[in-house]
Amino acid sequence: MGVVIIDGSTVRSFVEDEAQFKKSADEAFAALDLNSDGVLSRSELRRAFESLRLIETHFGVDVATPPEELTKLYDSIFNQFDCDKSGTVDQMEFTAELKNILLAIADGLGSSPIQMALEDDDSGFLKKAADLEASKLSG
Ligand SMILES: [Ca+2]
Repeated sequence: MGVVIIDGSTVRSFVEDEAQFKKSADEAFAALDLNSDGVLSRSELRRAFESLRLIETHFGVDVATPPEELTKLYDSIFNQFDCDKSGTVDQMEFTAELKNILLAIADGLGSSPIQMALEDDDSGFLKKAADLEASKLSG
């Protein structure tokens, strides 16, 4: 477990590096599409948010949030992703909305850096953003 410092520009440059971002989003999508049918269902997307820890970061939800509130929140997130209201989220919808969310996080962070504690096997997007910045600084 380690700690990284990120701010809005870290997240923004990650999202704006299109090739890198698309690769990360595609990898995430493939990993989340548990039944490999090419789309994310409601429950698959919920698992995504639980595993990426975006909820805590972006929506300020704390652990004491009642389950029914969380379900409402996940429903509204799903509807946000499911642009064409097909009942599933395809790869394009996923990538586009993920980008929106990360940019909103970037705006929220602004120039005030936050510390993020990381698990060793962390594969969250904010970790990827931090890694990308680190690789640019070092090389
Ligand atoms: Ca699926």
